[in-house]
Amino acid sequence: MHRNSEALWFDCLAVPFAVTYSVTLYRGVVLEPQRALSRVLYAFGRTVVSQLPLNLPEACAEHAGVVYHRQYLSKDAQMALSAQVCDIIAAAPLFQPVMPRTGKPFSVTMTNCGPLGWVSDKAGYRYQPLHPVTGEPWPPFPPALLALWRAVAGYDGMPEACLINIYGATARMGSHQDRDEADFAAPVVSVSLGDAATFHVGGLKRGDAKSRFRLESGDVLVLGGASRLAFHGIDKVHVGTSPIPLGAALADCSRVNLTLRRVNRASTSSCGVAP
Ligand code: MD3
Ligand code: FE
Repeated sequence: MHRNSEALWFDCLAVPFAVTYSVTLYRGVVLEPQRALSRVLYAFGRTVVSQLPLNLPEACAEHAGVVYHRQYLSKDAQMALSAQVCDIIAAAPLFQPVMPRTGKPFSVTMTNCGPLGWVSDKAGYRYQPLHPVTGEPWPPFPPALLALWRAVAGYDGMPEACLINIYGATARMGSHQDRDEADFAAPVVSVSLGDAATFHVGGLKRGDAKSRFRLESGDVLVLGGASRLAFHGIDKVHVGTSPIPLGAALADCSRVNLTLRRVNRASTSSCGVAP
């Protein structure tokens, strides 16, 4: 991902005048200077690549770290995607996930598209091919999401699931790791729509220090390599900050986050990190 990255990302940029730089920091670099650098680059609206300290094969360096594509999607692209989310909700209604064992409801509602969808109920977290309420297959990926994955994931295989989280004014997401996938060599690609949110990402242990960023509508985040298993969450949404209307099916909602995921190991994995 670090090779020829400026040319590639310039071609993909939705905002033609934005200057995007990638800075790849290899393992062995201590965390604090990375944080400081991340903040400086963030302030200048550039793409940030940072890496948390985890031993990975050198082959993984090309998709290591957090890549933050600030304002990747144009306003038109954001509105087109939110209309597609409304179509997905019409076919695969929002459901309320609950915590395993305790049954405590999440404050976000969810749906999915793609061959697999993430669900959580009293029995646990898992990916499944059918909607938990309707029993129907999840709707297919909108082609624009597949194109986004190809452009930013730095991974040969296709995504298999897209989890769509819907936030109301008071919804949040506690710190957690995404580890229900068999293939951690693939990144998670996140797209935000609607109101801005304060997002945190920490280290591989729950108590590790956290960096906080404001995720805005149109921002794309690629969580690859060492950051793939970092603790992260959403502290709060900033109601009334959306630059776009979200569409009729989402009129009462504040923020939408889509995460594209590879679930099963791809036979052609370019990295092959053991989970
Ligand atoms: C950092 N979603 O669905 S997206 C989730 O905005 C989730 O709804 C949040 O966390 C949201 O699991 C945050 C950004 C994100 C996604 C996956 C990550 C950050 C990540 C995986 C590892 C590290
Ligand atoms: Fe997550």
